[in-house]
Amino acid sequence: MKSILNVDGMSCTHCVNAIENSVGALDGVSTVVVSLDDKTVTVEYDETKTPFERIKEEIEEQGYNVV
Ligand SMILES: [Cu+2]
Repeated sequence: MKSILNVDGMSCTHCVNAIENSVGALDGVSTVVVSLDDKTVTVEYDETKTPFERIKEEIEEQGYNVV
């Protein structure tokens, strides 16, 4: 499935890489696209392997706020 999360606190390519790498490493996640302009993270994933809550948690662990 595909989810678009609104995320606060992302400001530069470091943030983009941190989120793309950490969320991308989760089981069943196929694509992660971060938009600094829109303040969104678009994730395509298999929710039977990684539930939505886990993705949200991962982004928060990286220091960003999912709003
Ligand atoms: Cu940054």
